[in-house]
Amino acid sequence: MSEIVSLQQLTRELDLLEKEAAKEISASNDADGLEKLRVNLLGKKGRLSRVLGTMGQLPGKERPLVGQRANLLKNQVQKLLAERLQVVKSIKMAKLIAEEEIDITAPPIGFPLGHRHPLISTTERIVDLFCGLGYSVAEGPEIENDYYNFEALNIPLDHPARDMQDTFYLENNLLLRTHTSPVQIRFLEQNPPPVRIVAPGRVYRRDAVDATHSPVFHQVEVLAIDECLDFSHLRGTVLAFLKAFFGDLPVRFRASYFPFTEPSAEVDVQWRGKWLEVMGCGMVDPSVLEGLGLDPERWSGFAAGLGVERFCMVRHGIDDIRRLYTSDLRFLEQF
Ligand code: 2NL
Repeated sequence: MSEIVSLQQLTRELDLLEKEAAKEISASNDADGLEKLRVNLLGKKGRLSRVLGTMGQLPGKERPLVGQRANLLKNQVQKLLAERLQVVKSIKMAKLIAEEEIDITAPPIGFPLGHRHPLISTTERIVDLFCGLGYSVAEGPEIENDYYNFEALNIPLDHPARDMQDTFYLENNLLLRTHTSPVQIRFLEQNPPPVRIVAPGRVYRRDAVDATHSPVFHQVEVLAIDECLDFSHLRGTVLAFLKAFFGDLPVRFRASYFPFTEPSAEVDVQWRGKWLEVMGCGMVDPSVLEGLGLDPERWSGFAAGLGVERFCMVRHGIDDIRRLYTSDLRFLEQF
């Protein structure tokens, strides 16, 4: 079937193959393509092998000439493949570098940082001022029982605070603490006087929400028990604290009543021409000390309590307590 080939014909075919190979190699753009091309050109069943397969038809003398030509072609194609592979690889690397380049002139994306809620930062400010006066921080549970929240504080059974209307009662005689005083009672049970503590924390009362009331609010209570403490120590401490927090404002003490202190006072500061009630205080009632097994003839103490919301609102000029509880970031981000 096959025709007899001549030397001339085979040489022409090899020339053609070399030309085509050069063209195909330089058109190839990736390593995989080049490898396929190598197999196609130089592999066992490749195009060169196919041409050489017909060499047997030549006279013996002419065969070495074709063999030499074929070897040159093979070397040339291998060299072209290797060179192209280098080029393809460096193009790929250049592309990768260009893609991964960091644009140091690009504007930053920014990383929004949160910050403390104004009620927390106000609490921290108040607590810090008392720490500066030598007080330690005490904390305790928000779920309390009647003893720690009321009884130990001399709050009588018929006191309005004990009413279902005013306190959140839970099952099993538990309740949500209405002040942080129970923290101080618990502390005194565990630690003999002298004590100087501040008790910050969340407290609960069944108040309807309006501009100045929230059923959840925050308190800081202060307690000092020692030998020979009297009302002048209470007054000096409160004045030093208010001066540090508000600056040099007029302050007045008004006689008042709490079941757990005697005498008791409410404290007002003059703010923008108006007297504003900011805290309550007094000398710890002897019956509270007795209930804790402390001899009132030896030990005396003073206590004070304040609402953090009021301090926060005055400090930042906030006119509605609900602003502090609606989690509106546009508002909260100002503080
Ligand atoms: C207020 C008034 C006050 C106390 C809290 C207290 C605690 C113990 C013993 C005696 Cl363990 N007293 N705390 C005393 C007077 C006033 O708070 O207007 N709070 C917002």
